[in-house]
Amino acid sequence: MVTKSKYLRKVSKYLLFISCLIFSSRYIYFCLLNYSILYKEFNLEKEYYNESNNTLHRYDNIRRRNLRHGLKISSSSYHDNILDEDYEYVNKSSNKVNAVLLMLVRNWELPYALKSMRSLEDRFNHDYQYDWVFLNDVPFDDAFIEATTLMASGETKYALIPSSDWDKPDWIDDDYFEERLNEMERQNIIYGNSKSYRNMCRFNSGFFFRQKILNQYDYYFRVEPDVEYFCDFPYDPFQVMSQQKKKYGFVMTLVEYESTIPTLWKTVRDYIKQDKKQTIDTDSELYQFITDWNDIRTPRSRVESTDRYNMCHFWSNFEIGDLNFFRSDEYIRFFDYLDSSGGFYYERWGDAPVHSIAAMLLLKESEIIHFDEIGYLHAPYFTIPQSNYFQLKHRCICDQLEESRIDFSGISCLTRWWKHGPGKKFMRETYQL
Ligand SMILES: Nc1nc2c(ncn2[C@@H]2O[C@H](COP(=O)(O)OP(=O)(O)OP(=O)(O)O)[C@@H](O)[C@H]2O)c(=O)[nH]1
Ligand SMILES: [Mg+2]
Repeated sequence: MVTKSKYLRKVSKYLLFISCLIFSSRYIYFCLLNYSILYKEFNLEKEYYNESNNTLHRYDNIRRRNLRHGLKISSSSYHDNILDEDYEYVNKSSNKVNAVLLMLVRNWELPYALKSMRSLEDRFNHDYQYDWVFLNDVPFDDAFIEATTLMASGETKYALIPSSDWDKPDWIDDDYFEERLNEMERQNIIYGNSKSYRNMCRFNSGFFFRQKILNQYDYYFRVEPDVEYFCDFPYDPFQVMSQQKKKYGFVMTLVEYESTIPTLWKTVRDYIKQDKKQTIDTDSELYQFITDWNDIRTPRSRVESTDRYNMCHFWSNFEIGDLNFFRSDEYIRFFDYLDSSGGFYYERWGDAPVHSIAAMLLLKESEIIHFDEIGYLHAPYFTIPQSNYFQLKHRCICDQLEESRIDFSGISCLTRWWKHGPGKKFMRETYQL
């Protein structure tokens, strides 16, 4: 009896030893595999970063040789001549467009509003004197009106947003709404428990362009408090928009927090399905931009092609847009459909993914422009034209840490835009896309 149990103990010891060996070797293999993937990705990232720098400096040299042929604009290639000194986009007075600088802002944000205004006036508007329009859900106070009027080179106008365009609609279920706010707070979602943030996002998605004070304008440039523009503008972006028939312009593109929009994509897909006019082309390059999970930094396919939203959007704290696009029946139908699902309140849908998805579904590729000659900071991220020559010529000053530069970071969608958007032909040629 004793010898048998001894024998059993011995066998189980061996079994334990062998299974430990198998388990640990698997574990080590798994660690090594992960390490090698991470190492390869890190190197790939570095490689593309260097490659991109080299390419840009190669073009710097071409530009230095021929200063009359200034800088490219992002819509095509580095060989565009559109920024010649005497080119019409740089005409400061006669080609002024029917456009407005637009800021939604609270009274207490006055110092930050002034900071943004000073920067934009110095870098762009003092040469053009476009009007400023300020919107608020409560009346602006005298101090705000006085200081912003003195800071602006153009006329300033102020409007109170009607409660029907700002406040939570009656059909939102209050109990469920409270439940969702608490739940999102528990999950530590940024602005997850804020009611006013939701009003703001819904207003910016569906109502800003309906404000009466904007009726007289065709284009807007959204400005937020506490942002900065790093370089002199090399052109009037409104003239670029109007002459090239652009409807949406951006400077940064990155991925959205998925937890703020769990059902947004499903709602968009439902919208597409029920769209009786069947005008939305899901084979377009723009649709690929928001559903492709690979970019030019990942040449080998990591994720099979899907119809899932990849979270890419244009960061809407900077946007230059055609108000008539947002006023169109197509956009309003799209917004109303999303709004009726309650997602602006039960979740925390941002205006950035809503504007961006609408642009991808309703605009043509040629109607969107990446203004990559504009240096811009909205904390925590910034972007600045890469070319050293540009930075010198346009008096750029950027004191930010390199880590905050968005364009080549892991969360940026810019390289995906280069793959599917209309710009950067040279990149596509390099990578044979
Ligand atoms: N009038 C008014 N403006 C608001 C309100 N909430 C936000 N805004 C404005 O809406 C814009 C976006 O709000 P932000 O707080 O900057 O939101 P964000 O850019 O997502 O986040 P951070 O800038 O990182 O805080 C800014 O221009 C704000 O001034 C509000 O309750 N009332
Ligand atoms: Mg902001």
